[in-house]
Amino acid sequence: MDRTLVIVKPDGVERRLSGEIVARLERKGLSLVAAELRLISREVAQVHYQEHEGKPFFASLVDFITRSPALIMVVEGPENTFKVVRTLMGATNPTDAAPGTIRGDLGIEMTENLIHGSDSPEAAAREISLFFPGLS
Ligand code: IDP
Ligand code: MG
Repeated sequence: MDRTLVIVKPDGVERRLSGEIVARLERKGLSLVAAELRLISREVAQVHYQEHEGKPFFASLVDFITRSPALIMVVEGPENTFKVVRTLMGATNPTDAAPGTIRGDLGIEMTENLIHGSDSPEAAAREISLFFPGLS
């Protein structure tokens, strides 16, 4: 089985869409391996989003992801799980995200796009160990 990291971002939890988002992942055929509602620290947020350090939106991205608790999950599927999740998520900007996707159906603003999913197997491994260091 193959695992990836998913986060229902603070906007999704605030809007009470955690259940809707988890249900979409589960209906697709993915299983939860770990899940915790957690306020992400600024330190962890900066490591998590290190690829975006130096970009104009970096500070506001860190403010956003740390503003209230997020639902952090490890999900598992047969193969290419990161890609399965990315397809369900839709494009980064909800304006461009197709209907039927999480961002396409539930989001309207780029800064509040509901969900994070690792973008490669390498990112999945790094992010799982960042958020769930004890998970075997
Ligand atoms: P992803 O979440 O689809 O993987 P990334 O490019 O990794 O997209 O960007 C991480 C997050 O940073 C996005 O989900 C979004 O919340 C935010 N973001 C990305 N680009 C912009 C931008 O140009 N302006 C504001 N926020 C952005
Ligand atoms: Mg990304």
